[in-house]
Amino acid sequence: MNDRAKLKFDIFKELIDKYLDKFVPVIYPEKIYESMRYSLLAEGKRLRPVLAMEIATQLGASQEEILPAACAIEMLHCQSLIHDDLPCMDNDDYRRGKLSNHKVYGEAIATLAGDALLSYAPRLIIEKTPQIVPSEVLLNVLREFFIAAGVDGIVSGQVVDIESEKKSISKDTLTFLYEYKTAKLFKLAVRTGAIIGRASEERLRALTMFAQYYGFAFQIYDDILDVTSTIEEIGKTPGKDKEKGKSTYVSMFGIEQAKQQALFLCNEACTILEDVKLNSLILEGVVSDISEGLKKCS
Ligand code: GRG
Repeated sequence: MNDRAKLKFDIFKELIDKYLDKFVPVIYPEKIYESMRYSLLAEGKRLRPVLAMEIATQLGASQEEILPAACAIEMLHCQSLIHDDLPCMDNDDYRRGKLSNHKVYGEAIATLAGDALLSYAPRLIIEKTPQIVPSEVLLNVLREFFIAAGVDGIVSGQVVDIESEKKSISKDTLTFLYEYKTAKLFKLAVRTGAIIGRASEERLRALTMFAQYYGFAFQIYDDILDVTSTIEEIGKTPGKDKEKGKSTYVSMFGIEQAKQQALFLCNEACTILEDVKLNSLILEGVVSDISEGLKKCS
C-alpha cells in the first residue's frame, strides 16, 4: 500500500480503535467486559471495518454514519476469532500476538465474551447510527449482518472446516469453505459500506464480486503464511493447518500453485476496482499488500 493510502488507513484504524474502546466499558460484572476488551482491543489489522468506512465515505456518506456498523463488523470478526481458538474448535493458544482469550479467562468466559460481542454488535448499529440514515437502510445493514454471522455465513464455514479435518475434500468443498469462512465477512464489510453510501445496485454487485476475489486471495495468503511465517510475524501459532490436518489450497495444490492462484485473484479484484470507479487508494492498497506479500513468500 502506498504512503497516502497507509496514512488514510491508519486514520480510519485509529477512529475505529477509539470507538471500540469507548463502546465497551468495564462495568459490573467486570470479568466479561475485560474479556471482551482483551480480544477486541488487541492489535488486529482492522481490515474489515476500514474497508466498510472507505467505501461508505468514498460514496459520500459521513464517517459518523458508517462508524457504528464498521465497529459492529469488527466485533463479529473478533467473536469468530475467540470462538475459533477454543479447544472445541481450532484449539489455538495465541491470537493477535497474545495468549488467546480462553487461555487468559478460561473457556466459559471466553465463550461468553464471544456471545456478548455477537449480540452487542447489532445493538451498536441500531442505537448509535445517526438518525439521518433511514430505517430501511439500517434494516438492510442488519439483514446483511445476520446473514454473514449465521448459518448462511461463517457458522457454516466453520462447520465445513471442522468436518473437513483429516479428510481429503473436493475442490468444490474447499471453495465453499473459503467463501463461507472468510469471504462472507469481507462481503459484509463492503456491502455495508456500499449500502450506507447508497450505492447503485450495479456498484453493490461489483463490490460484492471484489470482496469475493479479495476474500479468496486473503485466505490463500493466510494459508501460505501459516506454512512460511513465524509466530512473531502472524501473531498466532504457525503450522496449525498441518497439525490439525486442515485442507487448504496449500495442502491440496502446493505453495507455488496457491501463490499463482492468489495472484490471479488479486488481478481480478483490481480489474473490478477499475470498473467500479471509486478511486479508492485503500481498496487498491489492501489488494497490493497481498500481491506484494505473496511475491516475497517462498
Ligand atoms: C458467528 C456464532 C458464530 C460463530 C462463528 C468460529 C466461527 C463461527 C468462525 C471462524 C471463522 C474464522 C476464524 C475464519 C478465519 C478467517 C481469517 C483468516 C481470520 C484472520 O483475519 P485477520 O488476519 O485477523 O484480518 P486480525 O487479527 O488482523 O483481525
